[in-house]
Amino acid sequence: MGNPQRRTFHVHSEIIGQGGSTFRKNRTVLLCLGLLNVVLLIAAVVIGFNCAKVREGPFHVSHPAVTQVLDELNYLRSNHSDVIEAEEAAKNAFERAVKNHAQLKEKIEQQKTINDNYQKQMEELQKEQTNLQSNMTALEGNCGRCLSGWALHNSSCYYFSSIEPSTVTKNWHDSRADCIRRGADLIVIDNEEEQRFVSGSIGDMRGTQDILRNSFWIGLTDTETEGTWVWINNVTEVERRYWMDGEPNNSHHHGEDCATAVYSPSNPWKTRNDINCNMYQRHWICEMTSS
Ligand SMILES: [Ca+2]
Ligand SMILES: [Ca+2]
Repeated sequence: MGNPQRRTFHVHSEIIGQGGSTFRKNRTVLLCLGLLNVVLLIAAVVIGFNCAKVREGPFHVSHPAVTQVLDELNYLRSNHSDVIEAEEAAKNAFERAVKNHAQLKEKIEQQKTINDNYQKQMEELQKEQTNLQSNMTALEGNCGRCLSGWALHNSSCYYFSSIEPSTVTKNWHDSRADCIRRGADLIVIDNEEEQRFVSGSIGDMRGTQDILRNSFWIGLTDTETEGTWVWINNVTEVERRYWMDGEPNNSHHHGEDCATAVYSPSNPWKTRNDINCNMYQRHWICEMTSS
């Protein structure tokens, strides 16, 4: 059995012996780890140094393939800068072109406005020229003794309403009112020469319409006494040869009390026809004393 105190001491010694062995092993591991850290630190420094060299300057690698890649990389870098410069230049050129285009467009608009104004002025001048020519023709035609558009014959001025648009026709009363408004009255044909003048004038003015439709009111009626034809100046017409054959016939059932002058190609003397004063719309002839 032995002494219990000696056995206890022996156990403690074993434990201490085992603990020392473990301590040695741990110290070896720690030493290895420390060395490994040193190696890793050196490796990190070397890699960092190489990376810094790559960033700061040309990377000297002797392998031809790597050299070629680096050359191409440098070439691409250079080209990239050129491309950026070219892009910037193109952008500036495009902006200048846009600006020039806007300025050109504005100039074109201004020129168009100027042209439009010239065109308007030309049209106004052409109108004025036409009016002047018309006035000159009128002056040449009536020597300035009649209003524009009126014809001079002997000492009278005559207005033939057929110079207005062909749609403008009136009944006898409205026609007379128009003449009065112009400072004249319906024509009074009181001599042979005037009859010839009227006959020739309405012959010159005859259009393609029916000659009866293209006739003119004159200042002659038998409104007061049927069959007694009186001019508007209260002179009774006694001449019968100026009526068309068979006229005046008062044929219309409402009566035919107003006279018209009708173009008569067969006999220029026979130019008068009686028709209803109100039911028909005709041209008319005004007469006033010339100045
Ligand atoms: Ca009559
Ligand atoms: Ca008649």
